[in-house]
Amino acid sequence: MKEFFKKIPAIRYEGPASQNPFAFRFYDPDRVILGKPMSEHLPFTMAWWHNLCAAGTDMFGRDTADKSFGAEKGTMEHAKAKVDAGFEFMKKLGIRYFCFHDVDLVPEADDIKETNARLDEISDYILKKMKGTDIRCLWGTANMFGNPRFMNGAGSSNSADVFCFAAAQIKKALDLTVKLGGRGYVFWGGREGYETLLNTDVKFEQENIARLMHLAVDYGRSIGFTGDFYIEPKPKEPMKHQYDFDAATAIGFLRQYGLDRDFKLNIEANHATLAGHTFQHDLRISAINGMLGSIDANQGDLLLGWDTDEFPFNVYEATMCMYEVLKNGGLTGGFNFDSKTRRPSYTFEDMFHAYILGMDTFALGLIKAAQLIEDGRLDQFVSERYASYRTGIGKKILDGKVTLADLAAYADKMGAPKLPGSGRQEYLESIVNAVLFG
Ligand code: XLS
Ligand code: CA
Ligand code: CA
Repeated sequence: MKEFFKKIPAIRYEGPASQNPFAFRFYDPDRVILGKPMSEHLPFTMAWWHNLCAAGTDMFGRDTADKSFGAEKGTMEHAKAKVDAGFEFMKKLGIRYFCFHDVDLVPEADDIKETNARLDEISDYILKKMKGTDIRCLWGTANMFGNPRFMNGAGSSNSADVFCFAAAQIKKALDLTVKLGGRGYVFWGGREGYETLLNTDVKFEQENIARLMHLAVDYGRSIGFTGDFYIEPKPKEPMKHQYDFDAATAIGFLRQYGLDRDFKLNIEANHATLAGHTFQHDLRISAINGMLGSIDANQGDLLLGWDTDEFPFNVYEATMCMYEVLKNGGLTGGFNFDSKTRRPSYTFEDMFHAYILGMDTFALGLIKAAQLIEDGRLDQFVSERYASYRTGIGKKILDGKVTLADLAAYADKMGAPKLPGSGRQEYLESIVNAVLFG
């Protein structure tokens, strides 16, 4: 078997002092944190599209990286070379999951029957590669945004024929996800939105997206898919307005259309920040609604207004993310590096540096989040902050034992309430710093 990344050894944990560029400094798969090995806390995942397909093309320039892997692009030979390179890459890093869009795996043909035959061939090939390894699919999805047919969306398209074509792609992508043992299936509604209300029936479009999702759930369950479906919220880009704006919006949509039993959310850091939230905010909103399913682990750039999909480097963000994940009791999904190297980082070595950075950042986040929880001061502060609801009138409110008039009578007797107590934000932030750097 051809070795694609010859110069790069298997990546091992060597500790924070290591100066070896091809070693983990924090990700130590067997280290036990809060009763579980790091590798179980952190089901790291390779995104097929960024790692094996994207080669640096942007709006102003062509590819900088060579991702041909020795084969002619647009051929099945190339598709197989990507599988070989991807498995070598995952094995060298100890990554146990991958995510894919249908058209990341094979070149799309003009005729869907031919595309599907290619998908059958490549998924047989992937299955063979999976044998004897512990590498599995995290989630699959259908690309319903790249081809011009989806210019007005998929489920939300004005064209019933496009709706049917989307259904056909979803059906096949679900077949593949089940075949490859996927834990989940994602809907990212990149073009499910609109540019102008002058030509758009929003109500009709949203109902149609829900129809398509119901059809997908029915089909998925009928072929034995037991995992979660996910919506991946994003407020904009490519469309000006996207219906799955953020976690709260997506949860409202899922409940409104009776999809909340089959769906959870796949929260991407960079999408949360584009929506004007922190990553932690969208994780918390998902978690408290029982819908935190999976994570697209990346980060944006606050100086740029678009989806830069950078490898996670920000340890504060990773720590607060892992704090939410630990409090959630983990994820049924995983941590998918929906991240790409910067355009000038175009070598094979950079692909490894990028994953080492991402995996180490989340390992560090996990270690620090566990310390924050064990330290207990944050939890204790939050609990005390709401103490007035544990006795007296507060308890009566929670027990549903009072009317509005009772409360008004209580307020009349009380006079003005005391100030509600300091929020102590600066003190709490200093605890976080002490845990991170102490
Ligand atoms: C794009 C999205 C996309 C989804 C999968 O912004 O992140 O890559 O994760 O379709
Ligand atoms: Ca993204
Ligand atoms: Ca994503």
